[in-house]
Amino acid sequence: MYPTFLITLIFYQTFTNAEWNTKDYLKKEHSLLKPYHGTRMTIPHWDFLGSTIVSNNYIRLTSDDQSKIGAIWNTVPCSTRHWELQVQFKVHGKGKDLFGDGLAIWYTRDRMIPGPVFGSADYFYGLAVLIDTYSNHNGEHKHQHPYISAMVNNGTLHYDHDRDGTHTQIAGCEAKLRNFDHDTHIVVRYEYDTLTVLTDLENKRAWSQCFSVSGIRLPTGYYFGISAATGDLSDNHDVIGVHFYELDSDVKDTEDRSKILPSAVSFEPMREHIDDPKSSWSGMKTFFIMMICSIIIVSVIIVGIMLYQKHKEKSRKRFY
Ligand SMILES: *[C@@H]1O[C@H](CO)[C@@H](O)[C@H](O)[C@H]1NC(C)=O
Ligand SMILES: [Ca+2]
Repeated sequence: MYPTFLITLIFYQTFTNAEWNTKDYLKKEHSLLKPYHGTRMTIPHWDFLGSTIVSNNYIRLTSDDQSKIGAIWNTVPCSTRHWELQVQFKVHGKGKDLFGDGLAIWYTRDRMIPGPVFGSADYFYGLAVLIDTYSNHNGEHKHQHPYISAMVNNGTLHYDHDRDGTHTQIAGCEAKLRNFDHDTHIVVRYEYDTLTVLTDLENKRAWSQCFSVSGIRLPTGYYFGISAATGDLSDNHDVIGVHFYELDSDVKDTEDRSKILPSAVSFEPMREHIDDPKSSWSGMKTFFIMMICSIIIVSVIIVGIMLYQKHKEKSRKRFY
């Protein structure tokens, strides 16, 4: 019974997920695509600050040097209610065991304010997805670094570096993402008040879920930004590209979200780790691998039962 159910479930997931993004709409005004440069040294729709440098192939928020902060900020406020931001990035440096501090993806009321939270302002209004590569805290929390977490703020909460933000995070996951030869990808999806963060860190061209949390209320009209910082420890923090998609939504929302304060009702993360295939090919592969696994499991159970019964018969013979 169980494997049949499993196969059905996987089959369903494969073919529902394989479809995603086909109906969604890339919006250039929130995206950052190669070639970055417009006329002269400006990037259309983006401002940059701090140590940020723009080359032909990447935008380097910080170099692998101490005490740098850099950021890029979208100039166009987001009026889209359901959206997805895909960020192609790369964190790399000389440090083998010691490196830091990390980067953050922002959706906030205020923009272009340098500050202590991975290069941007604390006590912010909005959402931060924090990619923390260095553990400041030895003890209390049990997770390894790098660690990806999300924080929603209405301007009152302080991001506490000493505790790696653990008491203000709404969800998080560990993520090995440094010093790969390939680029790494993260997706921040906000749809029907559910915030989902997915990653592709192993160049699989398939998303795996970091976390998904419902009950997140974010206003429209905020700005996207990406910032990074180094301290005593350092890394190159590079952004390669940003793709923004307006997600197709069947239900038309009538509520005016432009004036609400950001809030998160639930601090309970859903942490199951599921793959979210990007292409039908990887979906089909997963499906067949799972099917073969199921067949093997069933075979092992059947053989096990047969052996057990044989064994029982033998012992019966012995007794009578
Ligand atoms: C802001 O958020 C804090 C922490 O979640 C909460 O206690 C407070 O009531 C919120 N303030 C407003 C004005 O919503
Ligand atoms: Ca940290």
